[in-house]
Amino acid sequence: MMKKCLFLFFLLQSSLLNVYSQNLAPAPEPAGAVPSARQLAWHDMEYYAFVHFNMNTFTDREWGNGKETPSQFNPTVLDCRQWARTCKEAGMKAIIITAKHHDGFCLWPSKYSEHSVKNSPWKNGKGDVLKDLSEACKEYGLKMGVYLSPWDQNSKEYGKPEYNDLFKKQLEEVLTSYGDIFEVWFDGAVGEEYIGKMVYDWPSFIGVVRKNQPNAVIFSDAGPDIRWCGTEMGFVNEMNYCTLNRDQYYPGTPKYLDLRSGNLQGSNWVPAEVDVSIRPGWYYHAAEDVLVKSPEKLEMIYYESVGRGGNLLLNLPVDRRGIVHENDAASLKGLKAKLDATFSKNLIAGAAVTATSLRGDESKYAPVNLLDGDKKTFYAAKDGVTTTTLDIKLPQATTFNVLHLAEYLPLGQRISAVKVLTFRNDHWEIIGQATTVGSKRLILLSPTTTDVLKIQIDGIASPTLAEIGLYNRKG
Ligand code: FUL
Repeated sequence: MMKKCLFLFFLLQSSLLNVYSQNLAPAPEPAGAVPSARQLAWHDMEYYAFVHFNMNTFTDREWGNGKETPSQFNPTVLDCRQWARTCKEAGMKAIIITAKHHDGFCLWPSKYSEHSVKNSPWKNGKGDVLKDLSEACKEYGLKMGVYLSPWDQNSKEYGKPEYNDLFKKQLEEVLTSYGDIFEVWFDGAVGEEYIGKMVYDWPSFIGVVRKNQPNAVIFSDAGPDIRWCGTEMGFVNEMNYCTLNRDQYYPGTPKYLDLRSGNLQGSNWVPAEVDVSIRPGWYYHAAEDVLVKSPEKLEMIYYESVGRGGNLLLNLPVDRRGIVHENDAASLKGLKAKLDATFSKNLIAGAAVTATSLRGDESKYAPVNLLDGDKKTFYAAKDGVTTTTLDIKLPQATTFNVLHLAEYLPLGQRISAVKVLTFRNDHWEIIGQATTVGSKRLILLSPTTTDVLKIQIDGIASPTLAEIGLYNRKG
């Protein structure tokens, strides 16, 4: 009797489960290339510093020639904690340092080169900028990245196959001595007279990074993980795909203008990083103290990089003292104040959101997920439906001029067009539009006060969306 009851109980339970699971929609299939775990973590970084500080700082040049002498490198009060404090207070999440630029001078005491801090007067040759920076980053909760130029005008091996081994050894030193490195930056630049002189062994450079820092993303003009945005002016195109037909590009590619938009449905996930300097030059020149970009200019750069789904790598040319100059620090502070004034309060809180296309199970893929501040939960339209409209009802009439959208990236980049509308003068009027969304899209809207809003979304596959925000940007 007992056995019979148990059997009936299990039968009932499994048929209930069956009925329930029929209502549960599975997650949508990924659309095309998707990000790796290390790329997803990188997308969350959004805004961080580049520091160009090396031999050129002391020779007042942008590119050296490798004939400098280590005795020229002599900062008076080098203070990596000041760099880290300045970056932290600016809201940045990491610092990428020019460990070795095109002249070959190493900011660490490399065993494989005499052109290094170890032969400089700074700290009597006992100093190590990478060590100081790694400790400062740790203290301020920042990640650290390294820039290493494969082009090295000082090395006698450059141009011979042996140079590949030397570069790998230097890379290994840098990647094994300073804790976790989040990004490795390979510069594709090479002077005209050097073009074609050296065949780099990229696969083995990449192998050294993967072996020693498996979580680090690798940047070059064409990835493998992160691509250049195709300009040093501080923007990525309005239409910015994270996907790229990676095999068609390489460091130093002549097709670099394509990198500003990526390739629609490209074969690999290779998102864009926007590198730009806060001054005209990458390195410090006293003559540029009065040419530091204003907070207003930096804010536009932010909207045209982070706000278009790229990460912003903003360069600070640390000066000859070895600190971030006062003028640069003041501009960074000004930008932070502007971003805080806009983004400290999400005006969509308390809204009701409905969608014209729903995917099976209400709670798992429902529009309510757009308002929970959690990028891991998302709204998804039904399979095969590539246009969906979100209707938003705010608790009261609200004034705003910025819309924030974020796609659910683990399922790929799916959205290709967005229109934002409000009801006024008896009709639905467009107040803003965009093409791609990706990890983050900030759409500048015409200033609006309303309690009703429609967001019409078109995709190359059924759209997914993780977050929505409304903000009011002042002046
Ligand atoms: C370029 C280099 O040639 C510049 O000097 C600078 O380092 C910039 C970030 O990348 O390719």
